[in-house]
Amino acid sequence: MPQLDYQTAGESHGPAGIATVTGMPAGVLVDEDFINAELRRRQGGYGRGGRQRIETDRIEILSGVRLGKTIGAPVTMLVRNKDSRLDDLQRTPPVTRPRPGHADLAGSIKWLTTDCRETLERASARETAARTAACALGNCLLRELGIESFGFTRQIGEVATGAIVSPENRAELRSLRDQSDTYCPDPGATERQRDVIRRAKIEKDTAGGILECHIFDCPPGVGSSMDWRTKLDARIAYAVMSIQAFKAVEIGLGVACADRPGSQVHDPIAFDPSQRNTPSLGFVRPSNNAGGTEGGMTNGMPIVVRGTMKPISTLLRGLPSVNLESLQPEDSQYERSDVCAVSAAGVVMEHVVAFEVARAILDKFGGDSLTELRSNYERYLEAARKLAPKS
Ligand code: EPS
Repeated sequence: MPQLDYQTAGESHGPAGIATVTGMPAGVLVDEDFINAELRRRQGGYGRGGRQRIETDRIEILSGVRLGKTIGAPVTMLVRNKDSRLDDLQRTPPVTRPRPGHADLAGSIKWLTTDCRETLERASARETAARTAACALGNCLLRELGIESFGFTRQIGEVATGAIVSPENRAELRSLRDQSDTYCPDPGATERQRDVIRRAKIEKDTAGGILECHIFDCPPGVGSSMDWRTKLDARIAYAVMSIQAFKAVEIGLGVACADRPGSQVHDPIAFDPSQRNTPSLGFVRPSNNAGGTEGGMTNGMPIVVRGTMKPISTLLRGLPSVNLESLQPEDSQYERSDVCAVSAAGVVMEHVVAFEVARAILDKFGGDSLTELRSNYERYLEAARKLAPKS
């Protein structure tokens, strides 16, 4: 059975984005309403540009699904672009003044051209529509096992929420997040984040931020310390860093680990027999600085990931650049863009992280069908519970 994996294809102004997910076992409910709702959420967030008024992203399933469930064959999904004009030279003219921070300059040199158009079409975050669809399908697998993801905006510009996320308050925070147009579970911070974006817009500038994702109810031992490629934290970091405009990834306490002695970083271990039937199997921790992973494996605590997105590199006011045809200094070219896409990136990140967990779950438990996967999963939990003393 091939490893769970996905690929995406499609240019920003091409006809469609295509997502192909391979290695999904048969029998997984493909919750189209859930996937489409997440695609809608990805289109939203305060600070998005005109493109989102044109598009209505939704999946069309082309293969691998029968009667609403996977059949074990590759699942192909298509997200159509209404704004499709790749071959229209009037509406997608050459771009010869690269935007600092974008793929424009490196790509035009790489593909040996002075026109950055094809690079920007390839590199565009429009690809994240298809990627969200692919990864939300991976999330459907997690949902079958009772594993839940929760992603939100931690910070936009300098405005961060101090919200503390826990298994107990996740439903309340999810509802607060869904009422916020910056996807931040904190009404006060939402208002100030809107101000940051409003100010950036007035100044013809852009805003970045920090996204956070928690994965709840994943059992211990998922991922592996045996090979660097199978370490779950490393896989998650790779996947998150690959999202357009991301510049940093942290797990748990992340970079703040450096400021503290070991005694204030490592999460003490205790055993509580009453928690034996929870994902922690009873091994409870008063803190979760490790962000749910130790040695590249889950430890039963929620997985906590943060990603930093830089401000979008397309500025209405331009930035100092060079015209690739004349090699003379000129400001970068403006292409229709977003002032801030941090909130949307949080949706992408949530599902990208969930997909990596789903992949690691399938690596460990395998199975051609959900029934087989479930039975392997439950047998493991049963054996692991036997390690703890009987209460
Ligand atoms: C993007 C530029 C903008 C964004 C786009 C990413 O596209 P356009 O130039 O078509 O307005 O809106 O993101 C999306 C289209 C999307 O669906 O997220 C870029 O340069 O990366």
